[in-house]
Amino acid sequence: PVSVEFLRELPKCEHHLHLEGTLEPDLLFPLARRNGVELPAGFPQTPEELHRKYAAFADLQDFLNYYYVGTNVLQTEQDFYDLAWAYFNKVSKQGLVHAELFFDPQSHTSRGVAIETVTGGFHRACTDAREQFGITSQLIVCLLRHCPPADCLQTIEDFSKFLTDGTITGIGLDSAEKPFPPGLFVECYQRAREINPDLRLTAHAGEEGPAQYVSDSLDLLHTTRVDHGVNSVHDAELMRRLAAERTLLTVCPLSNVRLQVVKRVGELPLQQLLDGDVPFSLNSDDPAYFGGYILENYVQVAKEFPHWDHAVFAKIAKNAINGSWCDNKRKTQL
Ligand code: ES4
Ligand code: ZN
Repeated sequence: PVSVEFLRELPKCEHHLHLEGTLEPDLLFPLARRNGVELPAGFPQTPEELHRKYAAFADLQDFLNYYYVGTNVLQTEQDFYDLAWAYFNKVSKQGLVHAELFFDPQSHTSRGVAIETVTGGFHRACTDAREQFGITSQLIVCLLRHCPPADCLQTIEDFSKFLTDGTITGIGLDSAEKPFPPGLFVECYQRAREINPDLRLTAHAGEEGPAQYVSDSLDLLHTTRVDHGVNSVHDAELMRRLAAERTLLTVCPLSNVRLQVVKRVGELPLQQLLDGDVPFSLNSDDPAYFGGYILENYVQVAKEFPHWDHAVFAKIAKNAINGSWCDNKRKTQL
């Protein structure tokens, strides 16, 4: 297998990271106290206890129940800045060069936190990360698919200014995949395209949901990328299409293990994706919950695909750069 040092030096891009998913238990409890947020009855009382819960999620919904509690402790612009800054600080030591970052505005607006507070804090951290670490980054607004599509549409409207002034690069779709198929959000994506035709579009699909959700994301929402997408391997026609159209799948190895999509990283269909010439990147999803940031994800893949040499990882890193949403000038720098 390739060495950890090689993987650290490899110029890596992150395409699938929920900023709220970088909230470490060590920060969750102090923030709850500072902001006077009461945690639900029965919620773990210490970081150690919480870490033990995180090690044993039953599925995506079980995780989301904890994730949304964590989200509630974030309140001020400085909270959002601190969260994103802590993330950049960590991955600056892991060879991360470019990050495309999700956040869930509805989780905050539903509690009365203004979108300017959330977006302002995150955007300021992105600016500082470029200055201090040379890491470029982009922000992606994710719609919560368990919410009524009308709420999601309102979120798009509320973001109009940020969707056109360069603050937000793209739209995504996350939270519980089943039973909320992509078709429910056709109007939201259509409106986003109307507001800014250059907006980038992606959606979570094919993690717990079927390959059909992947095809539907492409056909109905006009996404040019798919988050997770690992169930695409069950549809040969779809695989040929992903390869032909160079559609990037943002795969999250440690997440897939923690949420019981697979038992081990080695069971992921990564060899099938390579063999089918389907581009994919390796990502961390919710690193504070799933036991690792970008480098730990690469390292675990290297451990469980020990026959993959430097050339394979160089190809994965190159596909990640090519599938990024930065401009060509930045791509050649990466
Ligand atoms: C998520 Cl792993 C995952 N899947 C769907 N929605 C999410 N939000 C945060 N993490
Ligand atoms: Zn995700």
